[in-house]
Amino acid sequence: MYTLFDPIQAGDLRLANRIVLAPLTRNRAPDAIPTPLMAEYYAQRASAGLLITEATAISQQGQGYADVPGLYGTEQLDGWKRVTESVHDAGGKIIVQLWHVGRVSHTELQPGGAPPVAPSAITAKTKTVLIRHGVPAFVETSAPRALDADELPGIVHTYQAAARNAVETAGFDGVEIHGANGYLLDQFLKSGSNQRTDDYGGSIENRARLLLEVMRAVTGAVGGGRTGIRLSPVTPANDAFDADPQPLFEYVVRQLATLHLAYIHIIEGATGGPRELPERPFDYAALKTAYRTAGGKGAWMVNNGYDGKLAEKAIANGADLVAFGKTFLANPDLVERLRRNAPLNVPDKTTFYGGGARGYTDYPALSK
Ligand code: 8OZ
Repeated sequence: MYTLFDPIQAGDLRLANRIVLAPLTRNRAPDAIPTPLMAEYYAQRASAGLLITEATAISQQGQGYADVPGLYGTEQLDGWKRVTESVHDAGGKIIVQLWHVGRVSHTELQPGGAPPVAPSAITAKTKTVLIRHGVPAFVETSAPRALDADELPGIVHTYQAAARNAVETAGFDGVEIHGANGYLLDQFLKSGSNQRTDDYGGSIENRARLLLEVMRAVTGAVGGGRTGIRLSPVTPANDAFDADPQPLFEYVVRQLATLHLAYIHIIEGATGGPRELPERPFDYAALKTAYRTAGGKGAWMVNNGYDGKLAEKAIANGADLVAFGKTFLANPDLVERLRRNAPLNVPDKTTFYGGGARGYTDYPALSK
């Protein structure tokens, strides 16, 4: 039986242990450019088997929040290169989470002040973060416009170009496609946000089409073994809702099984909240079985509210990797603390989004 501390092969990635830094939005990248402080933050956490970066926009249209990083300009790529070098120097592996927010945005962040884009012109009942008078402010998202079908190949191409730049220019070990939390690809997947009547709406096959086109394009460019995907079958985050998620997500993972991915990353329950939602039941074991039965060999990564004990149980029950969010944010040496069963620093919510080093790079490690 494996433990959290055993190495594992995930696609092309040889990981030193099964503990993963979950993607965490921190809003510390002014003008969408990664900073040296971000390099320090990620390098501090390099003892993880794998670091997944905060969500990173593939285009300005894909931006939805103040001070989140991008991966579409030269300075952004240069900034990320410093991050990947710091992590590699510290002996870690790091992949970037590629993000298009779709409707979860605001005209102020969009090219030319245009409306955000979405599968259908339905406003998300959620807020985004803008900077107002120098401080972060929660603001209602803007009404989106529905994408024309002839715009979709451009979006697929933009994901592909970002993936290629991530690996070839910025030095990432791979990419994770953000298919979760009510952003563009999840908006296409789910019936609550997708009311299209073309080939990208209606049936499960149609709603999954864009996500699968993106995954084929990205794996074609950087290799399946360097590609992962994050999915959140039942999260209510950002007004996400599907009327019948079990067959939808089982279809998606069966299709993904043919792409020889590094891993599939599943958020169980409500992102950052309860692991069980009585009004949104979901059978995660059946999802994993659907993937394995279809021949999927990627690592199975689980996330949401794990502590060391629950994580060991998940590994014993056949999960391959466990992603830790808030716990890892507050404990740069989480791997060592879990190994020693040491006490944990408590995360400070007031410094999650925006600001500088405080609540970011100043959480103490255990003394040696
Ligand atoms: C918190 C704040 C802003 C964005 C996600 C990228 O939920 C996010 C996010 C989280 O996936």
